[in-house]
Amino acid sequence: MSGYVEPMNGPDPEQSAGTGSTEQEPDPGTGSGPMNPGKPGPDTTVRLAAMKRALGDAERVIVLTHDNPDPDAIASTAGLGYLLRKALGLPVTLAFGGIVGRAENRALLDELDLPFERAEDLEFPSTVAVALVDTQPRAGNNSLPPGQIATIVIDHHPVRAESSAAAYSDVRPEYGACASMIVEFLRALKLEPDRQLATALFYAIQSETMDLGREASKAEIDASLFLYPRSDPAAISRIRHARVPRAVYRSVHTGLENAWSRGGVVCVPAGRLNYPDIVAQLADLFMRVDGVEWVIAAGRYKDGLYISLRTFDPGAHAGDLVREVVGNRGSAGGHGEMAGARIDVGRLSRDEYEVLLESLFEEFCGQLGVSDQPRVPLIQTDTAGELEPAPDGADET
Ligand SMILES: [Mn+2]
Repeated sequence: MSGYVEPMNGPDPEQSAGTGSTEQEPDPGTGSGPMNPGKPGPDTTVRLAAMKRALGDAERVIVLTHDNPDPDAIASTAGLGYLLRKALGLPVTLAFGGIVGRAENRALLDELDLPFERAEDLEFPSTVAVALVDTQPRAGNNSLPPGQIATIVIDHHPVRAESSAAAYSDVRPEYGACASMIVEFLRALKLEPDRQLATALFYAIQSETMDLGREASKAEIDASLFLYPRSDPAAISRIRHARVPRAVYRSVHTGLENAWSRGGVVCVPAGRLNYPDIVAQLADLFMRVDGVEWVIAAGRYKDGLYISLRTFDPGAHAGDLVREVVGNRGSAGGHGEMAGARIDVGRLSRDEYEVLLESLFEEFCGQLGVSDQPRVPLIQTDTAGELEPAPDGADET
């Protein structure tokens, strides 16, 4: 492994990478005080100094990510915790709300083998600073208690005004993954991630960007090239090919039976879910169907209606779309090509829930301009004769 360790002196190749995906020159002049979210920022070293100052005399840091965290959230939380512990000597508590359901994400947690706390069990004394990762204050998808200030915000979703209250706010929507921001910090500090952390960060970036194909910037590519030689390929394989509980196949089955399309838009009513992020899994699954441009998968978990959106259109604004449709009925947000939402449906009867779901799907279709297209089942199991022909040559073996 020693061949992969970079020299500890001499010109630092990382510095030229700056903040990654932006072409702008770093602005070294704004190193003090709260940082301007969304603006091209100072270089990584200056950012780190500002982060340290922001923590002041905090005795411990709670690193908190969004509820029902995905790989980017989990790995970024672990990475920032590692950084704060190693570089600043601060004790850290890693935490999230909700549950990790998806088998791959559970396998990722197993491989990381780090203690994550349940956000609902935490206390927030004044000697503790909170760092939010892959989410922002009042985004509606995290368990930051109302009234609790986040000292640090590190995220790559669209900037929220509430983040400016953080002493260190670092939001870079141009990044494809939060994990790439963490990797830049580690590299600037010459902090070698251990094998488990490198594996988690690598998997996070691949998962978040669909193997560097979805919203991946130069930062994601640079981080991946840095991480892969430090990662454990067998562990990545164990994560990627994690064994899946039968309940997931039930949701896949429900989705296959009920999915319908209007033009290139596919709506997937997934019924009751065993855990919330099955909707994201279904959206990913149905995105692979020929001709599909948008997938909207939705299902119910406990009191929540969970929605996941995916598109292949790089010019799309999936996050804006889902906020527009959901409005004040729930919390929603996301990026250009992936987004999600949660609506509280605890008080709705089964029928009312079905009516709401149906109207949401139709509103999405309206916004996407396909309401005039015929609504057809995605998989027509009763018309085998009308199945698409096999690709040329496929039956000539
Ligand atoms: Mn993310």
